[in-house]
Amino acid sequence: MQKLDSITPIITPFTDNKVDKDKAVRHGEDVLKGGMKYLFPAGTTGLGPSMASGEKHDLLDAFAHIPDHVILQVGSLNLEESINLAKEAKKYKIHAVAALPPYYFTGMKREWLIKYYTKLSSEYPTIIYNYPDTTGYNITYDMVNDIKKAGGDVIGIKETTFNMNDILNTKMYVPDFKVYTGPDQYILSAYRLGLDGFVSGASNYGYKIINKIIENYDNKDGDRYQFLLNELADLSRKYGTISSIYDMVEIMTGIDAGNPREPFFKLSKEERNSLEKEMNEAFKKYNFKP
Ligand code: ELE
Repeated sequence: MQKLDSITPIITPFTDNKVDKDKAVRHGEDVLKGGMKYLFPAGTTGLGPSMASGEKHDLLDAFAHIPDHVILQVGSLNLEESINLAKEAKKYKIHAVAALPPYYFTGMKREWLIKYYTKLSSEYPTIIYNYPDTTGYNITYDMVNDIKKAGGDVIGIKETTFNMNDILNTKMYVPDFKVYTGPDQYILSAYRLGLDGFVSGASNYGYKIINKIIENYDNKDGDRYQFLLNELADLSRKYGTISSIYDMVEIMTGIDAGNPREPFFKLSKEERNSLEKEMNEAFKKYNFKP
C-alpha cells in the first residue's frame, strides 16, 4: 500500500503575542521526522483566520529551508492580501497554497466563489479548503470543475466535513485532483476509500498513533488506533479547542510549542493535569505506549 499524503495543520506558537518562529520550526521539524509529509501553517488549528497577513508571511519564512513540505493557508476576506501571499509562496517555492473561501458574509454568489478561486490559483497551485460548517459555503465537485474550466490551477481539496457523499463525489467526478479528508476521525477512511490523503489536527501530537493507523489500515488494529485518536481529539475539545493542543504536544512529544493567542486562552495547571490524566487513561484503554 502506497502511503497517502499526510498533512499537519500545525499550531502557531506565540510568545508575548508574536509568532515564535524558532518554536514553530522545532515543532514542525519534529512532526515531519515523525512521518508526516506536509506542514499546513495558518489553517484552522494554526489560528490562521485570526492572523495578520504579515504573520502568515513569518510562517512562510520560518519554513523557507523545507519549502517542499509546506502548504500555506492564504485564504482571507481580503483577496488582494491572499493573492500577495500566493505570490510570496511562489518566490519561496513551497508545495502549494491552500485557501478557505471568503467566509462570514452571507449571500456570496456561486460565480464569485468560482472567481475567487480562479484568480487566486492563477497565481500559484491551490488546494481548496472546504469547511462548510464554519465558512457557510460548500465547495462542491461541480464548482471545482467550473474553476478548472475557467483556467484556475486548483490541485486538490481538503474536505473538513462529515458529508462523505460530497467527498466521494469530488473524488469521482473531478479528474486529476487530490481529495483529502479534514476530520481527525477520517484518517482510516481516507485509506479504506481510496482517497489521496488526510489533514489531521491531532497529528500535531498524535503522529505515532497515526503511523499505527496507517500500518494497520487493513485490519482491526487500524480501527483500535483510530478510536484512540478520536478519543484524544474529543479530549482536546473538552479541555479547550486548539489551546489544548499546545499542551498535548508537550505531553506527547516533549516539545515546547509556545502558547496560543487570546481569545484562545491557555489551559490552567489544573486543567492541564486533568487532561494529562485522561490522556493516560485513554492510552491504557487502547493498549498504546506513547
Ligand atoms: C481540521 C480542522 C477542523 C484540521 C486545520 C485542519 O486545522 O486547518 O475541531 O475538527 O472542527 O480539519 O481544524 O477542526 P475541528 O485542516
